[in-house]
Amino acid sequence: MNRYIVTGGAGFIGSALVRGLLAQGGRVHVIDNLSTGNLDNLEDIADQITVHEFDICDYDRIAPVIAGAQRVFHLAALPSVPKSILDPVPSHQSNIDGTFNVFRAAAEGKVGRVVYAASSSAYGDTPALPKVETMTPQPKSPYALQKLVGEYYAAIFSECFNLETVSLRFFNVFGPRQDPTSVYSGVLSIFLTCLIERRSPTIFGDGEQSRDFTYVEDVVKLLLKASEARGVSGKVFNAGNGGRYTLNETWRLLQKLEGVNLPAQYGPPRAGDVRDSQADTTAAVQELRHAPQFTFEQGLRLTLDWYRADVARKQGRVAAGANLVS
Ligand code: UD2
Repeated sequence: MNRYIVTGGAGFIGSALVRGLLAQGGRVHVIDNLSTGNLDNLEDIADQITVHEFDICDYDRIAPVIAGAQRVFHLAALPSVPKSILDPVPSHQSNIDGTFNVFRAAAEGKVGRVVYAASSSAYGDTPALPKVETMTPQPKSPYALQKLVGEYYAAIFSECFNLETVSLRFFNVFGPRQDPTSVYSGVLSIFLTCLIERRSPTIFGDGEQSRDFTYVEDVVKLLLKASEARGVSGKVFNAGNGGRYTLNETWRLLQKLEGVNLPAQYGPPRAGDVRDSQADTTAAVQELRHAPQFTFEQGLRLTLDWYRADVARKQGRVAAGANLVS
């Protein structure tokens, strides 16, 4: 039976991928230090997988788990542009040193292929839209640079160490299980939670910055395709939807979906923030046979439903606890 490794498998994208891998059959091992991931994301499938609570910076612990796997999906990272500016050391360690460890362990352990989660932040403010993989990257933050170094390592491991690798530049992925509780959380997880709780969000800057918000299930499908496509080792592909929405448009759309009027508040722009982001999906469509299935609005509705159900689940647990006490 195929053995798959998902680093960062307790995160919201990783846990969706784990479900995708289980659906196609195979043994799944998660490597996650739970710094941003959460075992709750794997609760309903815990008996079908093996979780290794290891840090990717700990080579000696991760190498034996990775050795001999058919595929490694390397999603573990310390995300967030602003966090990497405020506190660059941990993100450097995870995103560069940890990533090197994963590639090294995969090469030494004769893994079939590593699919690496790169980031659209690598493009920075290159003026043209949409962003094509052939553009020269212009990282604007430590996080963007770190994720780009991972891509370069992926290409070098393919070139010099006989390891098949593919890099996917994720474009602002959103969906169920994305943690909304940190100031560094993805903006849609924050917007959707605000909407449910009938609070105004804070938009950093004028709100005219735009993003290619990409639904997590489309990213999972692309990860699976990238893990099997032929003739793509060492390459980089955009993992985006191909659309583009400003934050102002997005918040307006969400208010309309819910029939509420909650004007956003505005704060100063964030350092390192990219202005506009939109994926050219041509290469992924042609070489990976990718076909995004979810429109932005469909993804938003599904995610909103999930957050609402999650609130109800949590309230149910609290109520059950209160009953036990009384
Ligand atoms: C970057 C990458 C993304 C992924 C992510 C990981 C780009 C274009 N995208 O996402 O692919 O790698 O990093 O962290 O570089 N914002 C608000 N209010 C809030 C929170 C955020 O206005 O409460 C703004 C934020 O200033 C930014 C936008 O929303 O302009 C998106 O922010 P984000 O943190 O969701 O993601 P971003 O674009 O930094």
